[in-house]
Amino acid sequence: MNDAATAPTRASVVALVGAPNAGKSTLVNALVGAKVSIVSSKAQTTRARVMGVRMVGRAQLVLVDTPGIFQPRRRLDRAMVNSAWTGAEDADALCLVYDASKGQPEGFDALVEKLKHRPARRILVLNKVDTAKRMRLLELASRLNGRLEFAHTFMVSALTNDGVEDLAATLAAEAPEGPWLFPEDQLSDMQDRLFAAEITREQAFRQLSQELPYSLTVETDQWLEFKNGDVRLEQTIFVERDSQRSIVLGKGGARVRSIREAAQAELADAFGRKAHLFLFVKVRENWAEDPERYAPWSLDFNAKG
Ligand SMILES: Nc1nc2c(ncn2[C@@H]2O[C@H](COP(=O)(O)OP(=O)(O)OP(=O)(O)O)[C@@H](O)[C@H]2O)c(=O)[nH]1
Ligand SMILES: [Mg+2]
Repeated sequence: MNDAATAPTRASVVALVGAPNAGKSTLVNALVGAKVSIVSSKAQTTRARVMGVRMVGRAQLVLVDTPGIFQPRRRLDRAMVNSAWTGAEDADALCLVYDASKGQPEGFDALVEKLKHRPARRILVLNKVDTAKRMRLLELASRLNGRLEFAHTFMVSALTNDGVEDLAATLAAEAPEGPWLFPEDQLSDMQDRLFAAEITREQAFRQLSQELPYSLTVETDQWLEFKNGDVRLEQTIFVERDSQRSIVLGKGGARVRSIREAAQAELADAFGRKAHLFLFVKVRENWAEDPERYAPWSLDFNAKG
């Protein structure tokens, strides 16, 4: 008998890789049906591997969101790119996520070369079809399939969910038989304290302009649960210079207040309880050269890139 409840379990680890800003995190969130990874319009938002979990019948999809792959310059860049490739290592399927609304991203040829040597099944995902022309999509699909062998090509919009369920169904149908890797009701592998810091970092990325988000990092210092279920969170935003601290604070503290309010609302939503968020902004000139700042993400401080 092979009915729904007794059919063998299946599990597949699917890594999403691609250039920064291609929409990998948006797509992981769309596949999971919940926010597990932060998103912003700025490139290099994701800094470390994030796993999202989606059940499709008896199949469990473990979706590995990775930092965008680009030419690293700083130590943090090298750690991020390294984390993207190690995140892809244990995957049995690799989705190459490509922003179909733009031209070829910088460093894409090198990415294609590296993907050639990966044993995992490859799937091409042309994303942002809501803003791309049909002719362009067909031309892209044929050109990219000419460069690398793909088992499938999907055209999706992670933003509108267009095509996302077709992708999930195929990933599930091709998932190998095996035990589930996470409890059925778990959505992500991220620890609460780190996720809480990520929510604040997302607001910082969204509310601060230009280069500033790249010069900051956020950590949760205190997580205190009250008897009534509320949670009190203290977080530090580290910046590299005094001038950056002034910008993050804003006039009369208006900017950090706005970041705090938005993050606090998101935290309440994400954790299903009232959150009291306290933010401190500290100058730590060399935070990006301090191994302690890499630890919460399990990023490799000495990564070669
Ligand atoms: N129009 C449109 N925008 C999208 C779509 N998917 C993602 N975006 C937008 O593209 C931007 C980048 O999305 P992310 O999901 O952060 O991209 P990412 O690939 O994870 O980027 P990194 O973490 O920096 O590598 C955000 O502004 C998203 O809202 C889509 O299908 N259509
Ligand atoms: Mg991302």
